[in-house]
Amino acid sequence: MAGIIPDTFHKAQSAIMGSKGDKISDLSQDTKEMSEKDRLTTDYGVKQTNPEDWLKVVSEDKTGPMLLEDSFARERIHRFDHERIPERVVHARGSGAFGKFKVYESAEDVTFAPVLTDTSRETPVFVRFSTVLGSRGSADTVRDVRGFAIKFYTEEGNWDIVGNDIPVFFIQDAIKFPDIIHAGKPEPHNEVPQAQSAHNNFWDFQFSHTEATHMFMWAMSDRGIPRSYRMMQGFGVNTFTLLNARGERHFVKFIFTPELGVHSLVWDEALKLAGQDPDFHRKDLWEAIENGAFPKWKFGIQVIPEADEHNFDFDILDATKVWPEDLVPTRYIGELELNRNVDEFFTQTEQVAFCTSHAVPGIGFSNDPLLQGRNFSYFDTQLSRLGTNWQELPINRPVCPVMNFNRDGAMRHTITKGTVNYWPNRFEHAKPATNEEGGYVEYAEKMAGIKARARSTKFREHFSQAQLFWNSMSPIERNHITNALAFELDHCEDSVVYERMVNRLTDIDLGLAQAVAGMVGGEMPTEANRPNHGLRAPGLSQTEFPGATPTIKSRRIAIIVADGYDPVAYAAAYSAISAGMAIPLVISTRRSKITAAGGSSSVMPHHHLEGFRSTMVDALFIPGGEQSVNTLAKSGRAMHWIREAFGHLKAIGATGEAVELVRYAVALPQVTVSASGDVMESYGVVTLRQTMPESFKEVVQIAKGTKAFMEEFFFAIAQHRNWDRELDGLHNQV
Ligand code: HDD
Repeated sequence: MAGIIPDTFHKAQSAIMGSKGDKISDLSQDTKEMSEKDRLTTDYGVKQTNPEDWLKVVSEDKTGPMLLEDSFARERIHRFDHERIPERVVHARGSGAFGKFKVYESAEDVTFAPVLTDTSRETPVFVRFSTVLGSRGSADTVRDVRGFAIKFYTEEGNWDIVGNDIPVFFIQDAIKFPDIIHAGKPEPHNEVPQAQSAHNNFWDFQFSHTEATHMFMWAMSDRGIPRSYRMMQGFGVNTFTLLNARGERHFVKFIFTPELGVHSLVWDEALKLAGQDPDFHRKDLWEAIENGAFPKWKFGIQVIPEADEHNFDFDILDATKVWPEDLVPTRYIGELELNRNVDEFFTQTEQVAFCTSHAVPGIGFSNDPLLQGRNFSYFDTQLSRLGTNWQELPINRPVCPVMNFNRDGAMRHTITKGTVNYWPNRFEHAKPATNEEGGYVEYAEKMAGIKARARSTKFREHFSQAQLFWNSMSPIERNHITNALAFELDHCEDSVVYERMVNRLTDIDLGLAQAVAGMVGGEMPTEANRPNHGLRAPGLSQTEFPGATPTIKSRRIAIIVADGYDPVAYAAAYSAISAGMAIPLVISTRRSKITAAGGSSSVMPHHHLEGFRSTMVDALFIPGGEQSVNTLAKSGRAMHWIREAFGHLKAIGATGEAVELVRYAVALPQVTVSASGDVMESYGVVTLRQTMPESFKEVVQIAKGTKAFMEEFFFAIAQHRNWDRELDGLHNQV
């Protein structure tokens, strides 16, 4: 008998997993799909005839009482009553997808973990993005930190990086987590506001708890309102460790930088989207993956040898500090790609459970006091959210064999054969792995110190990096931070809260404090609490991550038409947009057939101007056509679309008669549009005056002009937004 049980189990496991440890084939074991051949059954498998009537006493003319004996009906109601599980206490609102991770440069100098050294390996991953404060049904585009949690299904076990889109955190020690979350969540007396940091309690805490200063500056920056999950950086935030084959240890930070660049919404747009399309980020991710525009991130590490731990002004274990790039450059060594949407939201995105404590040999933890506390918290929360056997759920189970003596508990799924459930046992079943067999060995770190509720000295400095961050921002980013703080503090009714906070800003920068005080009220500060050290660092401003190559790929571009539109310009734009792997969305006054000028062609719009809004697209194109343009000019909503897109700094393209329409809508002398047949670009408004061709020669000319126009228009879109409009104060048209 000895040895048989583990072997059979291993065989069964590898049959399930497929030869390459592929998570998708692993999941297929538990996936079923409905078809018309299937028949309705109860959960215990008995076919049912009528799911619409509860068993009851009836006669021709009288409906009598329902019968409790209807176990089918009771099963349906009972299952429905228990559909909800507790939502995550934080990061409840989220969206996830599958993908793969690969290193292209081995990090074997610092780690022996194959996931970071084996360049031939593709590791399956599941990534869940989220907001922090809102509940499960809250809007995607609120101002908040975004979660960026990755489960790597490695051949050595699951490795989870549970990160954010911001590289620092509000607190240094995990014991403070309930306070920061309570302060940010809806207030206890009336459960207001939902998914917002703009309220008294949040800012009261920020004032009282100075170590949060650096992080709130990040949250108030454009990082707090990303354009897309696909356009955010991801940071492991905490300090982890890597161990190499020589037994040397390094401290490490993990970083993901998106191929598409780091881009944000503008605030007015984010506010409106929260009502107009609360699922904006969720749909964006889904749509990109379905369209084959797979989001990709470069994976990087910042590494500090163990011996250099104390060579910095800040403590490298303090999660409220970044490791500035000029001191510790990021080394990009791999790539993360998301390429498959989930089959079912609940069983995959909702039931996925991450634990910071899940690491594989070669990767370990530091004494970062936030990380140590997290290592306790995540495991604990999964127990209350999902139950004891949460690690057996298909989305959570590893793709490598699992064999141990953990047993029983509610909803145990695995059936482990054999007579022993303890170690040591006489059969040597499931014996501990040696080092050589890949067993996880904790690093033998020397420890000294006294037992105390305290932190080391460097943890007490809280403002230097908040200044560094502020100093490193571009003028536009500073504008946005100022306005964000002014918005948030305006929502604090308690004058103690906003007056103290305005004063706190003088610990960062007097100019910032004065600008906010000028809008929010309270005493105008005249002196800085602390001089600004004037230092800057690379890698903090998101403008430094414009994207690998400027691209319109996966951007939504609205083509606005009405009856009588110019079919040549329309068709040229539609096909060029599609060829650029962007998404053309035809928008019109109604969602039914729209006929082109001359009646030779027509189009069925995707949406009408009232149903869809300019906030949901990245750019507008309006082809000419006299009748079409006249109709749009008379439509208040069409004019609002153009003005709003202009106010939100989006590229606008117009040809033929539509050039005049845009000039009329925007009505700003600074924005010039072409008066000839030439392509003209002014503040991201790209125009081409030519009207519909009347001869073949004109067709050729127009084709050339159109090509130049498209190039210029696409360039404007690829810049993401036209910041010059904001710098020159032209954007307040929303
Ligand atoms: Fe946390 C969820 C990120 C500090 C306790 N956290 C959660 C998620 C992310 C983060 C992305 C959602 C995971 C998912 O998609 O399922 N959390 C962070 C980061 C932190 C951080 C980057 C700072 C570096 N968290 C933190 C602390 C504690 C927690 C200090 C507690 C001591 N976090 C939790 C939690 C959650 C969670 C209560 C809720 C749901 C879950 O874990 O699975 O345990």
